[in-house]
Amino acid sequence: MVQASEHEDKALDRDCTTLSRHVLQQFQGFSAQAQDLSALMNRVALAGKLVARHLSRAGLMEGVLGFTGEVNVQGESVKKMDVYANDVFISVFKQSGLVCRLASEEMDEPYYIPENCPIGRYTLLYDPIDGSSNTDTNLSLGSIFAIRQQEGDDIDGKAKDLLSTGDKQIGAGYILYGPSTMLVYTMGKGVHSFTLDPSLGEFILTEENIKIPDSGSVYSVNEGNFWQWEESVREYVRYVHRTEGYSARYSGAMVSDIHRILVQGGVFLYPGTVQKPEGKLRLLYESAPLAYVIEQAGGRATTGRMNILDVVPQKLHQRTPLIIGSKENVAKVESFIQNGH
Ligand code: P6P
Repeated sequence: MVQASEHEDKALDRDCTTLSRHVLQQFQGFSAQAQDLSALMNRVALAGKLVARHLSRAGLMEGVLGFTGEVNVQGESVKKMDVYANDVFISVFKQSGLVCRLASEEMDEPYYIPENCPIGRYTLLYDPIDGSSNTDTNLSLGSIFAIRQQEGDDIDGKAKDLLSTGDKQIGAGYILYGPSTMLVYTMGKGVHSFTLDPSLGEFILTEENIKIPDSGSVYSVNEGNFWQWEESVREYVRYVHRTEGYSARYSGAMVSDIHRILVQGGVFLYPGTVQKPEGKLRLLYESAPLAYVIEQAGGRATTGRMNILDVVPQKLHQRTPLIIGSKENVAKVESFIQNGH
């Protein structure tokens, strides 16, 4: 019998380590929950493939780029790509039998899939397109997702059980639409990255158990907001300006900036301002999922005064200040905010 070379064996095994197989391996078995979550992650991957395909052809098609003319619950002008991606997530989960509710940045209230509720009882919280200001300029974008298990019976249809701390997240992650399309996720057993192989139509395992460096040279913040920040945040930025070894990187898409920091180390900040102390970023489907990933990789995520994963939201679209990244860099920012220096 012809034996494949060890290299060929490894290459074949890697190509066969798809996302759904990897999720099952995370649970070391084939329990109902493991199979549900594996199937659920497969639907997230399908959503990512559909969004990536649409983005790759956006410049060639009518009606993909630009604004819809609507304003969403956040008070932000809605891009056509926001609507498309939001609808993609709904479509891939409608017939899945897995998810009862979908809560999105783009929808005032959660979307219920009644026929799934007694069965799936999972909820997907997501930001369908993160960084949509980059849509029309062919720059990197992301989708962010978190999986929670419905608690109680949600009789009033207000999904109040979602207003709980980030440790209730079963899984979380993001899809990065860059030169390649990557999916990064955690189920509480480390952080793992996958790269979409368009020739296979599969996300293939790229790196397991990713660890964020304890410190890094990158600081990522929109310094155009300098005039709006509280003095302690201004003092931190003045500190990095006068300290050798820091580099500023800010893309306008948090998923892209935070993925860089996951790989190279550093810190991303979107602080509150004097006028809006709660900041811009949403807790339940932006900051908490990313906090889960970064903390699973050995980093930190804080509001500046408390851990993101400990915050109890009062409403679905609650905003929060966010300081996230390598633990030493985050601690440095906290030292300015908490000690006023
Ligand atoms: P600003 C995109 O809308 C987003 O939520 C993040 O992805 C991004 O980092 C931030 O807002 C950009 O906001 O105010 O710097 O343009």
